[in-house]
Amino acid sequence: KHPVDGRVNSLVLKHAFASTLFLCLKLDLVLMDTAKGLEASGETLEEQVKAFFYSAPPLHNSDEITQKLNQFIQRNSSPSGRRIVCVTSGGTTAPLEQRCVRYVDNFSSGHRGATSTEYFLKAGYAVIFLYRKRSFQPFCRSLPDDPLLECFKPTDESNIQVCEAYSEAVKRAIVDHHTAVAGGLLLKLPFNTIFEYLQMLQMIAMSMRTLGPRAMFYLAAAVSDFYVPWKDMVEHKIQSGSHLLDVKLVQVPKMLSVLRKDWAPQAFCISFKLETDSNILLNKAGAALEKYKMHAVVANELSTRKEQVVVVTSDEKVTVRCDKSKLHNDVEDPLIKLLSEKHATYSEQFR
Ligand code: 9Z3
Repeated sequence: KHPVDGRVNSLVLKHAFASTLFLCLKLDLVLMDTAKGLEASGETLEEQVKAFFYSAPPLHNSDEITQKLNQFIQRNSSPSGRRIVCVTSGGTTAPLEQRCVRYVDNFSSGHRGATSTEYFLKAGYAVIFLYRKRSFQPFCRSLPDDPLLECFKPTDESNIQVCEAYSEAVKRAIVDHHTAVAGGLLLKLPFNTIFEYLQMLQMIAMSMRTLGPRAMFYLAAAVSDFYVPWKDMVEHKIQSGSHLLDVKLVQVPKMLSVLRKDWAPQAFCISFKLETDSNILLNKAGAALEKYKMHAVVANELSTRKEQVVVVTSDEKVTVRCDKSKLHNDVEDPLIKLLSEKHATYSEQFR
């Protein structure tokens, strides 16, 4: 938990290899607060943003991403065009080495983003799904953890078939996913690191600018608050000779403000606020709404996030709960209905 603003920042030090060895290092994380860092360096937010992008390793497939984005947006932009939402999902990593073996991770399974994507598609949106590799995927929630090995069985040397218990779930997942992707309504773009995530978010936002208020950002990804700037990062795997590992993490510039102000000023923007202490959740959400000029902030508490959320806007706080009497009782069902209505009202102002 960040000592200054109380933000939940689940720092999970992961070893990229399955290893039975303990990581025998004391990791002394020095978190540099932006306010103090800014004072000391005299850097404005604009300069920080520039420095972040300047130092970030360029995406190896940026031409391919641009092409996919342009095609997707053009396809969904006819005069009577659909509304398009960018759903971000999963946690970003902050690498500790350039040839990364270890990294700091943010908690998020991607369940919120994947489920919301399904409901946005149902509500008539086209969806750009910016997701952490190997996190939950739309339409696959009812499949077991290892679908390939658990849903299929060999019948003879050269044939496999779907196990009876999963045949309906597998068919639904494949058909719904294929319909959305082949129909040009779902574009999936994967990321791993905070560097990839923010560069891709910027590319998406810039290409959605032409949509004006028809665009929505639904920022459910858990984004690193701290990172090691690329230029300060060691190239090779950190060696475990010493008992103390000093890593200086600096605060990631607040891109929500930049998104609202510069990248997509007319888009309808929703961010999420996650806390473990329900007593501070709504105040924190209200503060984020104001500070980043979001149109709504979805407040959720870690342990109840699948049952209820509160949508905080400048004039109300609406509690949204899942309907336990329904078979598929996802909280995202009423949540997306509510946000879609709010988005429609917002777009009306531009007519
Ligand atoms: C959320 O609050 C998401 O709802 C969850 C979803 C990550 C809790 P899961 O992926 O969980 O279904 O397992 N996302 C945003 C979390 C976040 O980092 N918010 C920042 C903050 O709270 C603002 S961008 O300060």
